[in-house]
Amino acid sequence: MSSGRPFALPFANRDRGVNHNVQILVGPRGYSTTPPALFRGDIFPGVRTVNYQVGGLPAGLLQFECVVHHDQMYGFFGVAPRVARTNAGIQVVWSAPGRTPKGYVFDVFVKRPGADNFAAWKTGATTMGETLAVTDPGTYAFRITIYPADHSTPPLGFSPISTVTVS
Ligand SMILES: [Cu+2]
Repeated sequence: MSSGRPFALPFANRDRGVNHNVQILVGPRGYSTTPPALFRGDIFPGVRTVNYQVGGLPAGLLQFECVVHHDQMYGFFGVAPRVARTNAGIQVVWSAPGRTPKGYVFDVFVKRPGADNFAAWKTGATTMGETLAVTDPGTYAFRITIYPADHSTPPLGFSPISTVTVS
């Protein structure tokens, strides 16, 4: 899944007479520190399937859960940054207009050709994307974390990696 791209989420509730939903959180749920929801699907009883329409998500590792049973029904999934070669370098996009929750920022990491590890490129970014000027040929890899600027909760983890090869 790529950042900023709306998608359809078919959700099959197979529990007759039991309410479930899917919502997507930007960070880890806590007892008193539940992070903002990026998407909140309607709660409905089974047996029924609903095709949720989810707006574009920011890049990172995100949490999904059923708000009714969030202690048992939850999991994690990654949203990769979008990357493209441009005349100016490599355009890396990690969010979209109105899709970054208030107070949240991004760290952007790049692994350059020949490097053994990722290194921080942007720290605490409030932008939706930026362009990395490149000179060396080879493959550039990018990954993202999203977290509250006040560091009240840590990032859940890294986004999936997106790569661009420069010739
Ligand atoms: Cu549920």
